[in-house]
Amino acid sequence: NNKVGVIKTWLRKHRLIFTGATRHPFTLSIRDGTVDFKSFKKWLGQDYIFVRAFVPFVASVLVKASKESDDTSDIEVILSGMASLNDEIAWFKKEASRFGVSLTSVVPQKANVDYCSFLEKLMSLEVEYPVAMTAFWAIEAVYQESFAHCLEEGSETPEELKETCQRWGNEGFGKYCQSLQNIANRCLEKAPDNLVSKAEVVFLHVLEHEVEFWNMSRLEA
Ligand code: HMH
Repeated sequence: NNKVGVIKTWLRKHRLIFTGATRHPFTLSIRDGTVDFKSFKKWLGQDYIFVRAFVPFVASVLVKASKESDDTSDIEVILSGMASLNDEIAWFKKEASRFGVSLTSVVPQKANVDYCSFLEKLMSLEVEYPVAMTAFWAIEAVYQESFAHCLEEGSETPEELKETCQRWGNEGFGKYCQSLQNIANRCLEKAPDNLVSKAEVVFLHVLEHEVEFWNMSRLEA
């Protein structure tokens, strides 16, 4: 059990909820080509707000790594994540104008506000590096798994949405998520049991927030 790593163990233990987040009806509708573009636009506007809130969270993980990590390469991985968030924000602006979404007038929905305040709590100096790192990995991994699935053989993702799926579903992003997982695993292996339990709870909360986030794309919501 310990040999495969803490995260692999959790993924087995919590497979159903992980699948709920990474095979959500919204992303499955992208994959099978039945997606309503209004839903997509709603997601796009909300995700822009989320990503803006995600930047300071990732910065907080960077600060924790610089103080608590025993491996200097962690900083480089986290920094590369921050750099891709810079590209991501530019991409959201470009994509929003392409789809006629006004980013300045997006009103954050409850699920988004809740998710952002969860991030806010994780930014606290009292939250330990292994716990914050676990959340960081899980947040990125859900998008990677969800969008990579939309690009797999047999998917019928509409041409207009392929760029979105590529953004998180590309191989480079997959490797980056694997690096985050490796870092989280290494930290968790050295962490006391109570921290591992805390990180597991945070992992499950991320999955719940991700499901609620996808649910927002429902038009009646
Ligand atoms: C809600 N989760 C959400 N948005 C994102 N952009 C990511 C994860 C990945 O960065």
